[in-house]
Amino acid sequence: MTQKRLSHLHTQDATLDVGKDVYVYGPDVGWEKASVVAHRPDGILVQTEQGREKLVSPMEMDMASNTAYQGLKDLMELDVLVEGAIGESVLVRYEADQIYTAVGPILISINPYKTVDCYKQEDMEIYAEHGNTGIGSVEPHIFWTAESAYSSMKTDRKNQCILISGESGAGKTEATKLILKYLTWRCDSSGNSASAKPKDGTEEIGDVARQILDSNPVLEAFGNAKTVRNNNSSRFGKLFELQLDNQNLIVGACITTYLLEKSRVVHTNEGERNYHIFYQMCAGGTAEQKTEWRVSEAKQYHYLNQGGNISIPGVDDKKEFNVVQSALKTIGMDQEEQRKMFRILAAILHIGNLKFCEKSKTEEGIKVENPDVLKTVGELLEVDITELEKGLLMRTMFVAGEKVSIPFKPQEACESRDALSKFIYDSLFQRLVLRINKGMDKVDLCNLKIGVLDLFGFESFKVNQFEQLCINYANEKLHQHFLHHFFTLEVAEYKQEGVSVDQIQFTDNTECIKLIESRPLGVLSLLEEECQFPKGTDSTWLQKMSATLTKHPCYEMPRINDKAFIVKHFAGDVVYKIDGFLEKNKDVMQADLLTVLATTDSTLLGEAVFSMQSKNTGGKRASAMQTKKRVAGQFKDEMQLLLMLLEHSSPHFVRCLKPNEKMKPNLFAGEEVIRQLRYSGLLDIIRIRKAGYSIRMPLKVFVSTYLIFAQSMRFHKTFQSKKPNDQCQYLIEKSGVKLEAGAIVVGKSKVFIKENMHAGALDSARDAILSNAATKIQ
Ligand code: AD9
Ligand code: MG
Repeated sequence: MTQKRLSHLHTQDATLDVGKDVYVYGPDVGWEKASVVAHRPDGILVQTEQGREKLVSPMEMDMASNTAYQGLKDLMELDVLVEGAIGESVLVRYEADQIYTAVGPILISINPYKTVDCYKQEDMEIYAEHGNTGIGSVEPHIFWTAESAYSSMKTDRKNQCILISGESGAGKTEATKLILKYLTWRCDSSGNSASAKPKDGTEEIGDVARQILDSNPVLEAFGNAKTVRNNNSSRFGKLFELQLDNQNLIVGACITTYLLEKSRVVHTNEGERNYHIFYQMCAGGTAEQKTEWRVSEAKQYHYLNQGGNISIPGVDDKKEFNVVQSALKTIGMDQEEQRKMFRILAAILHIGNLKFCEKSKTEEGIKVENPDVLKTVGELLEVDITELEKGLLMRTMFVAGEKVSIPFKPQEACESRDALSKFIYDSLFQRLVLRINKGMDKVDLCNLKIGVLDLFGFESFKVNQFEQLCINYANEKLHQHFLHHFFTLEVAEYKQEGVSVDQIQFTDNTECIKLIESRPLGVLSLLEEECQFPKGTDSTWLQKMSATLTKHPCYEMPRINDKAFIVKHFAGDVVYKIDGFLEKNKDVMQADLLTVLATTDSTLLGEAVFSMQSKNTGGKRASAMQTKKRVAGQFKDEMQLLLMLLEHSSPHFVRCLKPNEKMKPNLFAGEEVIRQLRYSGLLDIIRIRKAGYSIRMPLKVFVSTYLIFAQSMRFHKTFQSKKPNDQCQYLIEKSGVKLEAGAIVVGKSKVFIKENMHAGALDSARDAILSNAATKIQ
């Protein structure tokens, strides 16, 4: 995957004069500090801090910062805002166990992979008291972001949303939990709490807070799994909305989930696990429970043992199962309801062990190789076993109005079996979320909301598929929201300073979003169309895209592989392999099996299946044969809704970074961090700055820095009596530097300077005067 740097230098830039300090970038180190030794026709010769000489292209360099080594709390205060300076600052702080850094209003969080002692009651108290006074008086912290959201809500009376992003394992879910910990405490015990408690005597707040916090272990058990990147990876996106009343106390909450990774229920890669709950049941179920489920050890189940490892170092599944059962109780699920749910989960494990084979050489059709397992499945699902068997072995079709049964091949039966498991699990998960919400959603009592969004980060693997396209599309939408928010803030600052904004040209990622979601000629619409054609395949879809989208600036065909296409995302180019796109988007479940499920005697399963069908068919009562809205279309609608919600709230951004791929403490891989900085969009903020005025100096600082241009005038009364902005204007004129129109603008409180080159030019002019004076003295 290719990633572009957002800034670079040109040979003629004054910042590259011999002796100047620079950052040089490279694939092995991320960034390195160096100083310019000489200009050569084929590049710039530099000497790194380690004493090595390197020949580098100006494209791979940036002017070095003189303040990054201090590990500033707010990177907007850096003298130069470039990748190297951000990396250096974050490293300095990381080494001192300061995992949080601010970039203006944005919070960067680096996963420490160890316990950091900063989340105690006293810490929360500090942020509640001083957190809304800006970063000046406190250290950047996740509680600081939470407090900013809370205090903005109080003062602006507007909904707030904290958007947490970062790649897998970067710390999004931990950050979400810390924010919820802070806000449930803050809104329960805020200054006005005593008088503001509900007058009707319902001391619900404590209960609601407990429900909110306990919904987490439940959601994690059902929606998280061990992957190669994270032992507790969330395999779904979630928006957690806290509901507050007009006295700013929490009255309830509501969770929305996005795109659960269903394929994990039936298939896990090497070194990974299925969803935690299955292993917890196997390890922690009592003898009585396990007899009812007919479940033994996890390694007996095909769905659980494919990854090779059934345990996670440092995690006690047995203990976790107790935590989950007690959390289920808190969210309002009694023993009986839990029992019903576990039976269905156990059924999934048995479904995974079903095997199929040809009946015999002479007889057509297939049979279930292990009928005892089939019997168990039927009993646990509370469905008719003969009907279930029929549904698993053959499909019913209508040919010329006649109903005919066509037997599956063993492979087809396995696929249909897996589709059944995925459907049941997804239905249960959705029902669980509804169940959690049923207990705590108090939208009627709610005045304002604070949302916390923990969504999957941008993904680019060796092989990228349908899921990655959906995830990356979601990230494009959020990125656009992020850019527009900061561009608007930027323009507001120029206006406030009386600076014209005509010259700022800003390009965002609209083109890429259009490529994916345009109708009728966009990647997703064409996919939808192809799914409707009976003869549509992944290849015919690709042919249509190639015919209509090749001229699109964000679409490309790879040179070698003809079964793939490339999307130029904001974070880099991603190659998508087309195999399986149509099937995953259609997500078909055999109608026959759906009919069997619909006849279950298990109220819980029946409810889960029904609510799933209603969701997919827009609330209409669904028959088993009814076609549902396809996955991508549904996801697109969900994203649209999410964006609408975000547009009506004030955003707060948290960017989580991973210091290394090994999940180790005290290990900072510079290259990894630089790569994530490029994904994170932080550099796009810099790009917005660079499109306008990248350097801003308070008037007084400008005057003291370039006072030398006033020469003898500086002690003169007329200079001293000028207003600071007139002094700046005077110094710029006297510098003798030739500047293009609008290159430097003096605003009300700051001087705005375009591009580093001009600051370099002013510095060079100043240095020339100083060295002249020195020569004269000698
Ligand atoms: V994924 O996209 O869901 O795969 P996340 O959510 O970004 O991912 P998560 O929050 O699960 O990552 O963090 C991964 C692990 O890092 C945690 O299980 C902790 O072991 C560790 N972690 C993350 N944040 C912190 C922290 N603030 N302090 C200590 C942390 N450890
Ligand atoms: Mg997570």
